[in-house]
Amino acid sequence: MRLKYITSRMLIGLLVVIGIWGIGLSLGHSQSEQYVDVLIKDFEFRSTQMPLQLNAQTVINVVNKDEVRHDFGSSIFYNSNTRVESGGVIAYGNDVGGAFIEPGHKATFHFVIRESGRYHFQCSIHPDMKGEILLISAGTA
Ligand SMILES: [Cu+2]
Repeated sequence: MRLKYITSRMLIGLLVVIGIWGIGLSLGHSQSEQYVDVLIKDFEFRSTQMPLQLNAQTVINVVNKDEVRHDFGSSIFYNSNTRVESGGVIAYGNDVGGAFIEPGHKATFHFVIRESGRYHFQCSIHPDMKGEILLISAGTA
């Protein structure tokens, strides 16, 4: 009986948390993150992205499905405090240029895009590997 009571209270608490989170999402996108997913396979970058906004928290996930080490480098990180997680190592900086990604591993970049435009990314190990990220929406975040 007592256990049941606690459980239902916890459930209500969870629903309240989800409700507040939902209100936060609908009120302002600045609270949520925008994503770019990059898959590296057969020495190619394959990226999928949502329309990106300026000055919003942005996450780039890069997964290396190849059997060799690759690099994801871009000027998109310049002038933004960037947090990089790769191979269990976390680094911070304003001058992050990218990260190396071991076979089967992934790297995650957390940052804010400060200027609109077309941003290229590339692998410094294999200069033929290139891709680009587009800032489709320049709406206020
Ligand atoms: Cu490469």
